[in-house]
Amino acid sequence: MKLYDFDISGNCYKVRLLLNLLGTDYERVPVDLFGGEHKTEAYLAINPKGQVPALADGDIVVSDSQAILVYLAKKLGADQFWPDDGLTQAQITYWLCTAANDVVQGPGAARLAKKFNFDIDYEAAQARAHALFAVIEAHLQNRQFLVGAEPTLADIAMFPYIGLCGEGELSLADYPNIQAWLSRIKALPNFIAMPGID
Ligand SMILES: N[C@@H](CCC(=O)N[C@@H](CS)C(=O)NCC(=O)O)C(=O)O
Repeated sequence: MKLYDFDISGNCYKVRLLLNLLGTDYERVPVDLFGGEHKTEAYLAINPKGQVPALADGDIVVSDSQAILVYLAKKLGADQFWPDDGLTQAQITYWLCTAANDVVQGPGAARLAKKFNFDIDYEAAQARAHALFAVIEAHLQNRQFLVGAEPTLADIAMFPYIGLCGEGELSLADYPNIQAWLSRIKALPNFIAMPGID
């Protein structure tokens, strides 16, 4: 399998993290986002949205980090991360959607503003981030992971941009449950780091 990848992308990192946790070999294909490679004809043939990550598995191409996580969990038989029952999958999907929406608009946007100088309304991103943190903090009361007693795709999808929130100058000081959850994920066997998360 080939992962079209950008090292400082949290969306790419969540795919690398799952692959590593599962001990799966794959080929990393770096895509130079700063150089505009993701908008070239060659890359648009892989993902017409011109975004990373994308995963090629033979002739199959899957784009969007959340979709790739589901594909990999099914393909690699990682039932712990994507259990085979409808209610649990719905609960995990709630967090996959949260990762693709609220996380992007909150901690993701704050990071783009502060670390990469994007022209983004930082105060709005900060407010969205803290509203989201309050929801997660309450949800993690008496829970080890976001869904069930073991890590699932929900945790993998939510982890990167919350783990990177310091780069958006967002503090987790008021959220001890989130801090403990981040530490639990970092303690998983085969955990890997990325720039900004050690
Ligand atoms: N929902 C997508 C978002 C992907 C995304 O926004 N990727 C960024 C890098 S983190 C990107 O490729 N940005 C370039 C662009 O949108 O032009 C996912 O989760 O994979």
